[in-house]
Amino acid sequence: MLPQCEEFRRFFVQTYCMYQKCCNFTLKLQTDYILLYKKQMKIALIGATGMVGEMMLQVLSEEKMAISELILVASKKSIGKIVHFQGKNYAVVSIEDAIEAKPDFALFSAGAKTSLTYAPRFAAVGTIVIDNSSAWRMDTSVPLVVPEINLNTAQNSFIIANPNCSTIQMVVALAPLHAKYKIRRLVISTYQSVSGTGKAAIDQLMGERKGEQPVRVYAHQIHENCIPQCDVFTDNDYTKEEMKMVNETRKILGDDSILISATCVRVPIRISHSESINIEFEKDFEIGDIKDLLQNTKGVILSDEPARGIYPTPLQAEGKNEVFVGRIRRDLSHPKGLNMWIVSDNLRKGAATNAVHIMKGLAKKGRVAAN
Ligand code: NAP
Ligand code: 2RA
Repeated sequence: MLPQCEEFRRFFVQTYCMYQKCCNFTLKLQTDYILLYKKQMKIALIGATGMVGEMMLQVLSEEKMAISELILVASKKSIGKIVHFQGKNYAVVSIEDAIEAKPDFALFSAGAKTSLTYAPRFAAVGTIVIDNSSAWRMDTSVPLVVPEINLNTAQNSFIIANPNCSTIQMVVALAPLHAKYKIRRLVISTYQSVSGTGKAAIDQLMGERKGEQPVRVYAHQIHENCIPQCDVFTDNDYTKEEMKMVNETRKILGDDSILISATCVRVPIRISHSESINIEFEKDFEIGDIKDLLQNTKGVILSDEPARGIYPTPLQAEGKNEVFVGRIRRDLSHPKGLNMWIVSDNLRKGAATNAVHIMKGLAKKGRVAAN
């Protein structure tokens, strides 16, 4: 081929590729616009006045979800209470009124008892329920969803479970490592913030900080203390929180063979859970490859330059939607062992952000309720 022809061919191919990329980008913008801005959704928040409910409102606003109607529900004592959202006032209504309104989505964060009673009633009127409580997580017919990992499992369900906050942040980082190196065993220690227990626990911490004697949610003072108990104890001497780490991790990663042992500890900080994770893999690995993999994982921010004092802390993670990973190093006691430190905002990725992203993901796939 003449050199000029070859040059022209290259120029033509490059221009055509750029044109294709522009077309794809425009198409994506168009789809996002139609699904998120034109198709307005009717959304109910059950538990709207709680720690997670308030964060749901914040995340809905940040994600610019197009909402045609917002229905806010809390306990009976809060009916009529005014909640501000995007410059408007909304009065809290009863859960019966919310069911009657047949919303497209109902985001639940009002405890397991409320979810067990009312999620099926919303589902029966065609509402897609995304539930933050532990009520449905281990039900085999209910998908347990972290959008980055398994949104596809939620395609046909009317009740979808949001995993436990400490589980979500861990599996976001572990899923790509499991896919490449296969995890055999996990030994987990958590350092969980007080907001994980809800508003009453924050009141306890703040009251104790001021030297008052507030109502105790925990068995002990939390200010200036660490409590090796998150949630109640089960028959095997582990807490419910520790067993959630075991069972939910296996369900989300789709692998019941992973051996898991967890100790969950409540620490006197307001927001963000931290976790020390020891992993034993089946396959050999290089530390550099692990870091590359995490660096390229959606939703993960690698923060790992220990010599410069760079590693994740709860304060840095507060207010962010990502999962922060650092202190990545070989376990000197095991040839296929690895240690890492994972931190995330429990109210965001551990609850509200994950739930809103499930809803957004389903809306994008055209899955808006059948009413
Ligand atoms: P919270 O601050 O105590 O808030 C509880 C919310 O539920 C309040 O809005 C409360 O309304 C409402 N509520 C209570 N009983 C109700 C009922 N019978 N009907 C309707 N609404 C009712 O608790 P939270 O921390 O937000 O947690 C809420 C749920 O999310 C729990 O299931 C929790 O396990 C789960 N979760 C929490 C986190 C976290 O980091 N906090 C993370 C993941 C999952 P009133 O204001 O009227 O009392
Ligand atoms: C906690 N995992 O931090 C809980 C919140 N659902 O206690």
